[in-house]
Amino acid sequence: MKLEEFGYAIADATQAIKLDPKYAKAYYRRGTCYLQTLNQQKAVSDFKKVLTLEPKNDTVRAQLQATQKLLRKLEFEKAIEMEGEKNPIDRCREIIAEGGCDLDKTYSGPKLNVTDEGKYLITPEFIDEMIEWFKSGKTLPKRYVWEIVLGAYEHFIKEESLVTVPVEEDATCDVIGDVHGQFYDLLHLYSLTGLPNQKHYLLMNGDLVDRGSWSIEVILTAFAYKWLYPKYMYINRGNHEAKDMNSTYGFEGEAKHKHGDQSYKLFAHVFTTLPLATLICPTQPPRIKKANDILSPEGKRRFFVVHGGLFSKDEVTLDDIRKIPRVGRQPGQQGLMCELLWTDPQEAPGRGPSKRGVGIAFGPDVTKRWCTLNGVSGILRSHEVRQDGYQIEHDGLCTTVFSAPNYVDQAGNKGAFVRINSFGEQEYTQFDAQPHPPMRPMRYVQNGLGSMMM
Ligand SMILES: [Mn+2]
Repeated sequence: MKLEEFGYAIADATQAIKLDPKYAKAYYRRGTCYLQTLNQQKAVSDFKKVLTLEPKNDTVRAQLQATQKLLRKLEFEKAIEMEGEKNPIDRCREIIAEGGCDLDKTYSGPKLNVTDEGKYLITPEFIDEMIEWFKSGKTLPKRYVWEIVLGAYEHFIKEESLVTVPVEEDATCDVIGDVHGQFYDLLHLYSLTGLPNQKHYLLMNGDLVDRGSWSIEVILTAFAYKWLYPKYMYINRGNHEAKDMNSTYGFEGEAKHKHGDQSYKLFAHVFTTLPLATLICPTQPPRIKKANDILSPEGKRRFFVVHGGLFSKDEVTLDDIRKIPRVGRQPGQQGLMCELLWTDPQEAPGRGPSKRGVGIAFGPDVTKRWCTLNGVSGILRSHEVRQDGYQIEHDGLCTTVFSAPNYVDQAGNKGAFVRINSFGEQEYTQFDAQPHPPMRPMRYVQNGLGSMMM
């Protein structure tokens, strides 16, 4: 469970129950795993079972009630969605136009520039000051939050589901893995990568939010750079840029706490506009060709960057991915979008069940076939903590990169990022966790379920 291998944990608990149907702990463990894999209904039945075996267990009773409350909330939200609530982008613009989200005159923090027509503009100075403002424990006014999210949205909405990023001569692109709301580690990471610019692009490979208790600060900083430098800053969607995850792992609670309900709706919608994958395309042929190099039709290396990984079938092409309709959609539990955001590599050949209980696991032969079919030199993915921050797998064709050091304040892992140059050479940099103010992860998880999931 600590490794987030909930699929395995569920199988173990199920076996334990088979051996001893009165083993309360097994139901409890399986219930918490179901909760974390978003099967709230199944979690409720397991918690109920614990209570029939241990009627006086108040902790489990409280967790049952919290889970039932969460379930009711999710059902309620689904019902509202079906009634066709207004698109949050339009609604926020409407509120702004009506003067319903003006800046408070007493606000003394960093200021965005405004044109004569009342249009907000972002500058590098604003972002620097915003970061200092965040470090002093302060939040931005709602209007600025909306302007930043809408400013980034304008670019995401124009991007395809698979973004192509050419790496010109003398330029580099850094691939950053999961950050998970660890703002102080992100600032340290940016000090190592350097900020995005004409010769240096950043690609954040999903899971910027949830778990860490500075997810708002992380996402606003990343979105502010996207707004300022749309051609140097890229962000892929992760499985945590999704409503069901945000309601379980903290971002929804944090966003509402810091900026209110409508701001959360805006974030949740803009998450659906994030591209699903990025193809990094070095523009110069390899200097030294490796024996097993798989090259593009033009004889260059190119790397497929995605949060989770490959698919339950072989024949998926880059074009198929480019055409996936994503806007307004959640990854769900199956299909191409779900698999891109959720799958993991495995050592054994072929495909296996997901240790998480969502998606599948794909073996080295699957990776090799897919790379060969698509002329892709390798896959860079994130989604799983690695003790060294990165790990090269599948005969060098699949690299995992994870950028949340000492994940959730307890994994003891390093963070890492991968730099790709214009020849398609890769360089890895590791880094350690930084001190942060005394605030525990999962601080904003609603319904009192946070401590159970630590
Ligand atoms: Mn993930």
